[in-house]
Amino acid sequence: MKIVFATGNKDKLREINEISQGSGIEFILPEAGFNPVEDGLTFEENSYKKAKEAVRVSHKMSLADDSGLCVDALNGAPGLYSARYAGTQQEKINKILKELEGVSDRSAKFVCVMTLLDENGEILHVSKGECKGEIAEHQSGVNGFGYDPVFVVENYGKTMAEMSEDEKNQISHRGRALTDMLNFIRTLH
Ligand code: ITT
Repeated sequence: MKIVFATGNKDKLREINEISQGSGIEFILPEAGFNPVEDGLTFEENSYKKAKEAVRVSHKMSLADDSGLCVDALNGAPGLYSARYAGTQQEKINKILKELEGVSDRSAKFVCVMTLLDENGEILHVSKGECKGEIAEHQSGVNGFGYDPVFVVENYGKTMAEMSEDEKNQISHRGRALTDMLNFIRTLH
């Protein structure tokens, strides 16, 4: 079974296809013209908007992932704006480290909200996953993407970028949201 994955982020696509291996479900990119406007005020809203845009161009069942890093000492920032927090990914990491200079409470979490729409754009299921941790003093590791090099996973003592893809997928916000979503998708046939 093929399901459209409403994203422009190849790292997300790679991760969700890795997590779904053996499930009989393959996620594919939307048709050309996919251009979502992410102007919602919550992860839920933006996730819905992306899935809806994928249905518009592809006319197929579509799943979207809206995710972000929420830092307690920054009142939840960059949160919804994680992808737009600074220019390059390295600049985003530098900005977080700078804003947390001298801050002792470095607790943070990754959040992922997934929305599955049918080919008519009706909501079939929404799932959410979180992963707790803290922001490291220095970046470390080269795996994964985004803020992984500065996110130390609770109870693991290493950054997400120091984990193998498999290890990350077992405990990540995306892995958790997708596990719930796959359980739902299995009930469809
Ligand atoms: P799409 O909207 O096209 O799916 P995006 O990268 O713009 O791709 P989001 O709007 O959901 O995605 O923003 C999520 C950002 O949060 C992402 O760009 C990363 O900076 C960060 N992020 C999300 N999941 C992450 C993960 O597993 N590891 C590291 N950073 C992550």
